[in-house]
Amino acid sequence: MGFFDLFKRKKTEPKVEEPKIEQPAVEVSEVAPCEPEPVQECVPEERVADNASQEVVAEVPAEQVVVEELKIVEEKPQEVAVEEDDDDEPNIEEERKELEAGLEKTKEGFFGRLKRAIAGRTTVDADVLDDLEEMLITSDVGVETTVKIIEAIEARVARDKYMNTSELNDILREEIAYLMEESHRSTRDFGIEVKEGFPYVMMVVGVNGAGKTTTIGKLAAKLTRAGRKVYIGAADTFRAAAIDQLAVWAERAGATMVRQDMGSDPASVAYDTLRSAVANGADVVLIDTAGRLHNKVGLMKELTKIRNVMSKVIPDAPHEVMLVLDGSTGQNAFEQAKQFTEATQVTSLTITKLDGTAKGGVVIGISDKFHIPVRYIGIGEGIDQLKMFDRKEFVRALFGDAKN
Ligand SMILES: Nc1nc2c(ncn2[C@@H]2O[C@H](COP(=O)(O)OP(=O)(O)OP(=O)(O)O)[C@@H](O)[C@H]2O)c(=O)[nH]1
Ligand SMILES: [Mg+2]
Repeated sequence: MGFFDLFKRKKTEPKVEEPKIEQPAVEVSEVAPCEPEPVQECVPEERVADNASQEVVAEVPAEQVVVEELKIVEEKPQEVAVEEDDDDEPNIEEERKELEAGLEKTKEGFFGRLKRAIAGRTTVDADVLDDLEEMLITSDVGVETTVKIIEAIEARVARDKYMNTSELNDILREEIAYLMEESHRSTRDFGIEVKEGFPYVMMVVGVNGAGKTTTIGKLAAKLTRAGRKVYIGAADTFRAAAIDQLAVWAERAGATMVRQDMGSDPASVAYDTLRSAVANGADVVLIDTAGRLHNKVGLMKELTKIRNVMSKVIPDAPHEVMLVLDGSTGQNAFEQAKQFTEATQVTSLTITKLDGTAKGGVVIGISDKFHIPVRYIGIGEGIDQLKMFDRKEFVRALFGDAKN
């Protein structure tokens, strides 16, 4: 069963609990996409943008907007059948080629170093292991994970004293594949527990420039293409450009974006988005957040506030907090993962920009160190260049097919 299959569920009438918080009257505007059709249907007519602006600013208090939208949901059929289009199934060979191309620099760096480490040596001895250790660390696998790998190989060498260096590649592949399996034990669909009648809410966090907004856009496109109704909350209200950038992505993806003005309370945007999503029977909600505020403590406090306010609309929301890390920053990505996981509960990772870097080893080290599964990897700026992370395909792209 794939990720999207989890959203292939019967739609029941959403039960919206009255929120217990005071919600200020806010300006709400939505970018109403023209395509695909199902998304357009869910937006109240008077709020659909005209062609010129694609945007309507309705000066209506948030509560009132929700009541109006709830009425629309009640008129919907109880069950929405979602057609899976087999033609959309990615061709596995093409996917592999794209992944290999995206990881090319990492692969070259990794094996270039490995070759140099074993050049002129025949058996795996202490010196080879020392060099291998250095190679893994300089490939951004991280010290802790490197030590684990080296210890595992040492144990094998102890059993087979004359292990040939030509076998090292296969052994390394096996050990890395094993580690990745350990940190991704819970299958491809980890963490997703969709409750009937409620959208699956994903809050996206990470430092500025990591690729949050781009990842949300790419993911929204994947989901709408699979027939899901996607709402996006523009909760990065720190910069006006951030909202505009997200609006462009939402439109490209055919998703509905809920926004307020720059500088407004991000928690209030998240709240509005969830109310609107529930009222309109959305399948998935993606919440974009700021990567930089006046200071780090302020950012972490704000993320906590956004988190908390969402549970007032859907008690167990957010269902997922995805940390986006820029893979090309290597060791910095480890540091960011450390800070975010300490400050907020992170349940999944997306590692971006692996296309432009030889530091793809971070994927191995970070998933091992933090025991948080990598859900997606970004291998380019294009809308299709977000790949569902598959540990086996990742190892395959780096090492080639297993010999046995
Ligand atoms: N090459 C490449 N570029 C990427 C990828 N993902 C994102 N980018 C680029 O990285 C830059 C920053 O991405 P954003 O999505 O704006 O990052 P953000 O985390 O939302 O940043 P803030 O809004 O400032 O917090 C953009 O130029 C993206 O096109 C990727 O997988 N590969
Ligand atoms: Mg952004």
